Amino acid sequence: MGRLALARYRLMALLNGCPCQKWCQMRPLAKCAHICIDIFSCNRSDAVANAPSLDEHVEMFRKMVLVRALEEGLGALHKEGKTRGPIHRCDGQEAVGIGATAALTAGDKVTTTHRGHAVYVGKGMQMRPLIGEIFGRETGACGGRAGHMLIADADLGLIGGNAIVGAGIPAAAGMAYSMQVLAQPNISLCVFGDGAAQTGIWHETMNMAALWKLPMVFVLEHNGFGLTVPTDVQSPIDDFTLRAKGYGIPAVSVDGNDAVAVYQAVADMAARARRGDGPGMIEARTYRIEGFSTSDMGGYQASEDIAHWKARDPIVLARKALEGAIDADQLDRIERSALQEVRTAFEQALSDPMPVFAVDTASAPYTEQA
Ligand SMILES: Cc1ncc(C[n+]2csc(CCOP(=O)(O)OP(=O)(O)O)c2C)c(N)n1
Ligand SMILES: [Mg+2]
Repeated sequence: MGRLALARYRLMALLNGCPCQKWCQMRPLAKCAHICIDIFSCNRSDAVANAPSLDEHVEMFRKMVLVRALEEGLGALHKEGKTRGPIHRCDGQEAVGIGATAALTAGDKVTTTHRGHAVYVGKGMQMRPLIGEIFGRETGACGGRAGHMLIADADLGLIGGNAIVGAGIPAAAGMAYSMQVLAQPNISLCVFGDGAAQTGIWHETMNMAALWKLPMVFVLEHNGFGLTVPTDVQSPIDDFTLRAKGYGIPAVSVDGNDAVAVYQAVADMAARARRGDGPGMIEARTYRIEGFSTSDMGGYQASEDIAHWKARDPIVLARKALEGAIDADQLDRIERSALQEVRTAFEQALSDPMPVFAVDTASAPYTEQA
């Protein structure tokens, strides 16, 4: 790196925090993230490494408010008997899906779990097709065929939620492999739970991804439970970064209720994956406030734990973090407008028509024509 570029780098780092990820995206061959990390000792414990811009931070806050309003709206409708099937809410975990997807580009691809609402919204899904899909409407993102667990939108790089625990992990690896073969500048990211971390497929996928240096990021949403089973009854270890490190994959544990911490960790791992340095893993530690699903009878989560994590609400934390930079009035306006957006989407989606199902005409690969 020339002296002029280095000076510019130092200046940008001083003014904006470490710019390594964006710099690398602009000049993929410059390899400057390595240099940047060496020079400025930027890593996830450094508050400025890969920091989101103020606009990105505000957008993460807004999207978390959208998701919370969605979850609470679904909870209210469930109580009125207006939902069908279980719904897996992610109240209190919004910072994981929103922070992780905010660090990606539009061409990157994501798989998620049965608890994927924050990932859907984070990757750009609008509220009406999302709510429409949850209620099986024709206007839903998948024409009313997916339900809340299986929503996908290929144009958004949202490969989908998944009702099979762990199944999104190899799917993301497959996409990463295709990106590598096609020499695309993108990465894939899988969000999965601590229950999914007990499946063999995570281990197989990590082995293959590390061996082939696949451009992917594993984001483990550690919320303390798989169904009703607490982590210490499922696993002999509580720190799942150890497993990734066993496959030679760099891994870090972050506060999953801090959207900026999640963003920075993902941005960091995504930058190395884009450079061809292989996969990275993030354990985002959070808590499942609302039980497993709307059909959960509860009674097995300690009330002190719930109180502890409610006091660390990711939306409250994000608002506090923004308060120095943004007027409280402006933050109030953002919240009000997000709540209105969700209210309107519920009204529209619930009055949208149900699909008329007909047998689909055969298409490739079931016909001879492609
Ligand atoms: C292969 C498979 N095994 C079991 C289940 C039943 N099941 C649904 S969700 C779940 C627990 C998942 O826990 P975790 O991965 O931590 O996700 P969380 O619900 O905490 O978000 C289980 C065992 C399933 N859907 N698929
Ligand atoms: Mg879990």
